[in-house]
Amino acid sequence: MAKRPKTIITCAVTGAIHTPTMSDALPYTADDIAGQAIAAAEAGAAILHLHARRPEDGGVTIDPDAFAAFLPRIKQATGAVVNISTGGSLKNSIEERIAPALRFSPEMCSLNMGSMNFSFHPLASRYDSWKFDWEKDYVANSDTYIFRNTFRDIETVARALAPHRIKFEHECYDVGHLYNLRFCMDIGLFKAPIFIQFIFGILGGIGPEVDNLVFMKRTADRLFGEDYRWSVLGAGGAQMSLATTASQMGGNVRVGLEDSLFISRGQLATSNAQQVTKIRRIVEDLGCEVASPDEAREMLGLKG
Ligand code: KMH
Ligand code: ZN
Repeated sequence: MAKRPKTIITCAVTGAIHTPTMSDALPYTADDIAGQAIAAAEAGAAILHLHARRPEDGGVTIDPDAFAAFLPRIKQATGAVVNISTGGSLKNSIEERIAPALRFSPEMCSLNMGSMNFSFHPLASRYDSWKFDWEKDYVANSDTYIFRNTFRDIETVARALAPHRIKFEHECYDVGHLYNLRFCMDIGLFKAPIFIQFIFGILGGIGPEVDNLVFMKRTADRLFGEDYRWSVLGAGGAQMSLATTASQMGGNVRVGLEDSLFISRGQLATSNAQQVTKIRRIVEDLGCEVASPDEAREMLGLKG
């Protein structure tokens, strides 16, 4: 029997969705983001997916200076792969969203593969102590915004970052995004091997059912053959169960407080490292090995 590939754990440390009012563990000062990222790497995360926040109120910022306040510390203390978000907030232009990546030229960046409505999924609150409030959490935050990632935006990111040889974490929230990605490869925007993050459980995207994971994987197999590596991000309550299923299917996993504030039903996570430790234990208990940062570099063909 062929040896199972090692599992790459990505930790998404803070994100742009949750607010500090939802959990005391969500890091938002530079010290906290650096400290939690370093601890997550020590716990077994090979890749650190990073957003920045304003230290005064925890709001999202894409000011490169805010990244400068924690990136050197993380790089100095860990060998983990740094992955900078180009997601920004729903109000930023694509040019603003790529400014941090242009300045820091990381090994990886996220790249969102389609425009969509984007919000908390009511399912995300099924483990939660906070309750999903349609008016407050959806209408106020998202109703008037579209998470804009047009083909032109995707092309802008690809062409602007091409000289930096950054590997993208292609964020695919639904099956159509896989077809968008295939089209972009066909017109020469991305080279194999590509790295796809299958995302489940964001309202506006595909739901967090195992059937959907199998469908996304089967579709990607058909579209990309041997040319892709993949990982799974389950939002909210689906985080650990979908990550476990993904690792058993030979895929990689993403955890972190960006994607879920919880460690188990009704219990807030105390840190990103706690989630990394949990998924690492599950992955290893079920007979897989976790990839080191250098093994992840090799598996994904990173510039190093
Ligand atoms: N927040 C996640 C659902 C990005 O940063 O560009 C997807 C994400 C997107 O991490
Ligand atoms: Zn992100």
